[in-house]
Amino acid sequence: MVFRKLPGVSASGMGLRLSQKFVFLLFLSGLVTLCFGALFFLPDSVRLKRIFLSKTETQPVTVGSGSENDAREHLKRPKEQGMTPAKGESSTKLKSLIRKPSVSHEATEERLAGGKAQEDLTLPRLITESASVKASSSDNLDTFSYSKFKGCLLKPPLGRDGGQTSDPTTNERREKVKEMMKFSWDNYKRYAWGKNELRPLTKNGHIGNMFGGLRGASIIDSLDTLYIMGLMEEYNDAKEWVQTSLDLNSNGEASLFEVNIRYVGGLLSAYYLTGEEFYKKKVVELGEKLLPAFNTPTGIPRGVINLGSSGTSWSWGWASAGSSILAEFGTLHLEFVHLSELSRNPIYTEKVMNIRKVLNKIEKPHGLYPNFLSPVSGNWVQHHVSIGGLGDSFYEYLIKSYLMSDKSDDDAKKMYYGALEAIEANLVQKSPGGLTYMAEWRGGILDHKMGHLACFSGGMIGIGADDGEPEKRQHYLDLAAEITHTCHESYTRSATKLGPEAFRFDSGGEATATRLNDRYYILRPEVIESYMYMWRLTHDPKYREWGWEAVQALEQHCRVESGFSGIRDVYTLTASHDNMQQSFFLSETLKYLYLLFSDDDLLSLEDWVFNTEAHPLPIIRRSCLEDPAPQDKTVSE
Ligand code: DMJ
Repeated sequence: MVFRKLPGVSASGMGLRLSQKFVFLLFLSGLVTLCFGALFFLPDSVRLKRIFLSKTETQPVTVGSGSENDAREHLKRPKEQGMTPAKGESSTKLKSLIRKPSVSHEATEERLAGGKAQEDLTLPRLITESASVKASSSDNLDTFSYSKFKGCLLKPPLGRDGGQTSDPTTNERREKVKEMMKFSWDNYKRYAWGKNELRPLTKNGHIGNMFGGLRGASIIDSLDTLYIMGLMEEYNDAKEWVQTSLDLNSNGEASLFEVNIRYVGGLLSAYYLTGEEFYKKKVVELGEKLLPAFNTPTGIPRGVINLGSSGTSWSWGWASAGSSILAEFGTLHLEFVHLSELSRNPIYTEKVMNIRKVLNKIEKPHGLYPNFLSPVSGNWVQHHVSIGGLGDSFYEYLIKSYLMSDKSDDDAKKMYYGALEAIEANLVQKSPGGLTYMAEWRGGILDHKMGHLACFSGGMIGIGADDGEPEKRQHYLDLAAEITHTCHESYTRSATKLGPEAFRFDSGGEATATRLNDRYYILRPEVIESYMYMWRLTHDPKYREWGWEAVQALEQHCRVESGFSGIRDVYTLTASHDNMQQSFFLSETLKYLYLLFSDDDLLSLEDWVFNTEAHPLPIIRRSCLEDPAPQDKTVSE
């Protein structure tokens, strides 16, 4: 016994003097406090921590990959990763936003063409905040007036003549893209129907674990693309599947971000384009399932959510110290605002507005937004800043929130231009060869690498150029063009004319992947996305030419017998395919190509913003939507 050796302590029955007892007790209680405190610093995976700390919101969990799509590689079931769940509150107090129910709509051809059903819209919008009114979002679904919405569009969604241009070469190219879509779709339908993606080499389906047991990602992601391309037979098959087979009663762990951008985004677009009521019902039902992810001490959602009734959420096993990812929690705004719009339930908007509030309060190093934030403390967890994976679509959603609000969301505007200024001051670089690029920032040290994902920023800076300070507008447009040019260079410098996953500007290289594991191309859209925006903004024919180069390269290197596949190395002509036709190829890559070869009035930027999965969402013209006078300017297609 230790005590026997202490001077002044008798061996008989611990005969301690009173003062000694006091000191001993003091020491003991100090020790216990210390041990308990230390638990908070243990990694979340340590069992002791899970036993002693409550399973609720005190728990940060692990890591995740924002819009680094390859998060799917990391996306193992939470339990496999030793993640600790935080159980969400079982019910959320909902504020209801009630309108007098209007005449419910039927899916008629007339409405598809923007028919003007008369509805009683004379009642002002009422916000009832009562604890006793716990409205389910779906209670108010029939109060959104589709015909009113259509009447507030400036242009027919599909433009004149479906967006067909008067230039024969452009039309041929557009037809080619449509054929690629049909080919991808037909093979998906034949070999992978109802699964999430097609595996074109093995001719089977892939389910994966990003969507928590939800199925049909390629179907949901394709609805709007098929619709705008006029592939109506295919669209109708997709629609029927959603109506009869899309089962939202899944109990699996899903990426909040991925479910939001693909499923919520895809269903919202399908609704706004077609007016089919069941899309609205489904999307609001799904939206409700995502709410428990926000039950954290700060309201910053965790990355992984159980779609079942448990309301459990986790942080990614790979995200440092249980943090949430900027590109994940920062890429909900557009869809959530529309969920509130359709359900007349403000809760969705409140959730995303709160994210903004947290971000506005916290100090930003050099004005930059690091990629990892603790949903528990609301502090940054690491100082890694990137316009590519982990950060990307957060910035995109700032400017798009502003545009989607009909330029009334001044907060979003301020945050966007503030962030852009910091990005320019700290990340934008010029290579010795004259290429402009966005480096990554690690606690003040620059990593001279640009990911394929970061190539969306050409388009983003382009669409935001016009609302910047007057003296900066041309500069922003030039910057957008320079970045798009650099991304095009990353394509032209490869043997296949497709770009690598990441390219670097060091060790003598410029716009080329210097590391073996950065050489792959998984049918990503970002470079083509920027071509599309830059075409619309400048009408410089080079963007259409660059898009056509990409079509040819895709045909040559990614088209296989039964679909399109990613490739493992863009620098070699002996193709090694990855056997995956990503759902974003159908929703983004092919849609942006099709838009590039169409007239600007097909999904006009005056009426629509695209979510980060290229699903078009309408600009909310509040004054028009709430104008009690019937709309006379209903557009027809
Ligand atoms: C898409 O799912 C989205 O564009 C996301 O924002 C980033 N990654 C993929 C495509 O590369």
